[in-house]
Amino acid sequence: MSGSIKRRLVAAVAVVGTSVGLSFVTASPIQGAAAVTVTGKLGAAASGWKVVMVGAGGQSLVSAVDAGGSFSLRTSASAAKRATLQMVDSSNRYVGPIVIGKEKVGKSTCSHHQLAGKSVKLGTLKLNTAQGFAIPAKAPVSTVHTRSAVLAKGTSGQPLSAGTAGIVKVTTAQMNACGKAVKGTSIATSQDANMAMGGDLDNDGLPNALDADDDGDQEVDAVDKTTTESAGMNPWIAVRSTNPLFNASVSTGLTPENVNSVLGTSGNYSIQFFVSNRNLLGQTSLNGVKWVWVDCGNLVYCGGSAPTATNTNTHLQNSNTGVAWKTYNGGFKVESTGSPATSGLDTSLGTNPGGNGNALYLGNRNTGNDPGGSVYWQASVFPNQGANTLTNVKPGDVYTLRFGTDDGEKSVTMMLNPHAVTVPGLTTVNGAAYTGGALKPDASGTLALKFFRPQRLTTTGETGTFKDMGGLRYGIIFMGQMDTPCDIATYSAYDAFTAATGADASDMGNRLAPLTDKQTTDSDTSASATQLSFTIDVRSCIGVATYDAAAAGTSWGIQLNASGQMLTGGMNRASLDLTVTK
Ligand SMILES: [Ca+2]
Ligand SMILES: [Ca+2]
Ligand SMILES: [Ca+2]
Ligand SMILES: [Ca+2]
Repeated sequence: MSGSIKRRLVAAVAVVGTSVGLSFVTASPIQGAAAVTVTGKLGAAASGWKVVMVGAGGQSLVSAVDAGGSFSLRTSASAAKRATLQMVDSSNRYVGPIVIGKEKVGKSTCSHHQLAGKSVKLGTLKLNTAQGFAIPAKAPVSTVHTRSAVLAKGTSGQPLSAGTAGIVKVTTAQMNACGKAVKGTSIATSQDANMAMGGDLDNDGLPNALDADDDGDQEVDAVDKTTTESAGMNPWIAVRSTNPLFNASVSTGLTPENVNSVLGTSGNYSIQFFVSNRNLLGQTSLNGVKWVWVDCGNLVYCGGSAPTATNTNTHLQNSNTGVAWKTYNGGFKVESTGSPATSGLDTSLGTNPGGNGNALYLGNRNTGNDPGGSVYWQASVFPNQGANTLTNVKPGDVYTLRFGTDDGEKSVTMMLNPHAVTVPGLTTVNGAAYTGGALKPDASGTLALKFFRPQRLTTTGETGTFKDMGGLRYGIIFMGQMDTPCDIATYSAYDAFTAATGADASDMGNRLAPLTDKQTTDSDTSASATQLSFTIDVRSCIGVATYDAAAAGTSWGIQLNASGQMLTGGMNRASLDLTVTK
């Protein structure tokens, strides 16, 4: 079948040419006269935190918060123009924005988040950790921020996303409520700025790179088809299990400990870093990025004093064994061995000269036409936290990608997004209750499957432990030596799904998982939660001749796969590995 895909490289096959079209704001070098300084004091409670200046194009500049709670950022005026200030706590988790000023517009309180590119002393800030924001105790002169403003949740200026991870409904009226703000410096906004990591598509106060729901419709970035560009370079997560009970609706007593026992074991859980030069630079460039490594700060699995993470995808190997990520400095690899590297590409790039470890390697897509520029920086990271996985690996974990360019080192900041931590929970097969073992197709070679959605952990502001994930795409993958999708024609009785058709059908994610859940938002997890079902013609998927010729008792490996939308290089994936026996 033409849709065969190499195992493990499944994600690497279909790269979305994310045209983020962002304006590149340099964080360095600082042009003497144009240099600006931004200072403030968050107080002792924020000692050990970081303040990250996130540029309009997503580039970041980090200041440690000192023992007294003060920070200081120095950069060029152009880098600071339309940049925002974001707080990261001492565990390297995202807290929320610093609001620079506020303004009354009608009955609404509007918050100014963007710097105008001028030096500013914010002075003492009032920090509200529960609401996830800070604001100067004494308002600075309004010319230091831009006229652009977003609706605040209350008169203290807290963002609409206060106390959430950004998964909050923002209505059109709310998005537009502060369009008539007059305080601040008027700065032209480039047309495509909000598509960038540094933009704030839904005006909830969190920049896209640190917002789990970029456009405010409560469809999380992992599954939202309309925000794959702004979420394009976020790491995506792969979870797999052979246990059909690894689902919180099937196993109502499923505990975080149970989840840890699966996610804490190598081979079941990985964080996939996969970014293109376009993600990093805002443009296609063959030799523009020299090396990339991930600064995890104090995240215990990939930062701090004794990081545990292993990297199972390096330029040397692609296996479950992996190497200690902290010792890995990167390298160069062509995707298609036997074919030459892309013409013009400097094949000496990829190695991190600073010996910092946590490197991404330069993977060269040398297989022809590639709109992304043929250069993809990659790592497949297993946190290796065992029983502490859920305590130490959480949505909101902040990663700063540091990379070398002709103009010196630059960085971008991103976070771990909400993602599935369980797999689809299979409950019935051909109408009979299923609790494990090989699946037996009926006489015509079909399987009618009924299952619960996989779960993600609840995040800031949500109750309970789990949420059923809506909006995922489902399908059966036939796992031979290669992963092979089953053609849409082999599925039937899929009323709860929208089938991929037309141009959509050729999207690699849709070929692997052609049925999109019609319920797009996440729902409560319970034993009485709605289940999904479809019928798959296994005989046709495997191949009628192959299936018919196989002796009774012949087995094949398949995967019931639930996946998100295509991000750069791949998609979030939660898979139940199964065996089919004729
Ligand atoms: Ca949001
Ligand atoms: Ca936002
Ligand atoms: Ca986002
Ligand atoms: Ca969304």
